[in-house]
Amino acid sequence: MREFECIRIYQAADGIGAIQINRPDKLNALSLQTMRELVDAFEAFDADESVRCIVLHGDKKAFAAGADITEMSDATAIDMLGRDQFTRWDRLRKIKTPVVAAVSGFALGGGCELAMICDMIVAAESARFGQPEIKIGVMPGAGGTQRLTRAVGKALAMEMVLTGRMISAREAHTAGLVNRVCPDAVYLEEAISLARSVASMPPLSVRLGKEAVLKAFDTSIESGLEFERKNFYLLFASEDAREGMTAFMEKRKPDWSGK
Ligand code: CO8
Repeated sequence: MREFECIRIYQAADGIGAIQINRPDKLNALSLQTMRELVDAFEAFDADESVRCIVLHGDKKAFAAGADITEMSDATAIDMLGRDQFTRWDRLRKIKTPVVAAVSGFALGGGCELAMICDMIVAAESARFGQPEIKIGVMPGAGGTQRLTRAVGKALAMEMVLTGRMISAREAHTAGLVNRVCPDAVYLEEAISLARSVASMPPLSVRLGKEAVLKAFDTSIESGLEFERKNFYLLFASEDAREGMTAFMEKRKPDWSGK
């Protein structure tokens, strides 16, 4: 895989691709180049069959403190429209490999939105989530009003979007935004361990399961159930469904082929 400037990629464990946002001096602010590199890295991991789960993280102080304000401070609406950064950014929604965000420190604005695009979030106790765009005269633009509302409900989302208040990892956990909170010293290991349990499952079930859960966000219950059922039936065509059920009956560990 190619070299990047604003991010770092590595293999965190067998089958686990890791991406680190790497602009520590700027609290990992998402410059246009960082966003481009993130999309490229996610797509490259997604195309690699040996990668069964992806972990995205920043550093101790920040997951990402939002879009890079210095690149937006002089921009006109027409400049923003011309940049068309969201067409590219939206490709993150199409990543089929599950993604775990490991969040320590600030996850603000576009950083919080990026964590919410991921499928699960493991938070360090120091994590702070927020949509502070209102404080700089704008509002969330990369899904904050939609994903946050679906995750934490209207009352808290409205407060966060309209006042810019940050919430702690504990509050985020109580509100349903994050999967688990753990001590700062182990948040990354914990995220990798969650990624490993996903990676140890049959790949086709993981892929179709992720697809079906995401479907719940943009469909009626009726069509969502139909979609789920079709994916369920489809898995009966897989070798892994035979293997899983046979292994259960033979009281042994299944050996997944991914077929
Ligand atoms: N953009 C650019 N630089 C930043 C950003 C940012 N978002 N956040 C921090 N930095 C820089 C600071 O300017 C500073 O740089 P320097 O040392 O050169 O002066 C360095 O990072 C360290 O920051 P601070 O000194 O401010 O650190 P503090 O610990 O004092 O404060 C805060 C930490 C509270 C997080 C503070 O930095 C802050 O408020 N940052 C801005 C947070 C924010 O408003 N984020 C929202 C940005 S708008 C947005 O995200 C819109 C999303 C649109 C979609 C994008 C698609 C992904």
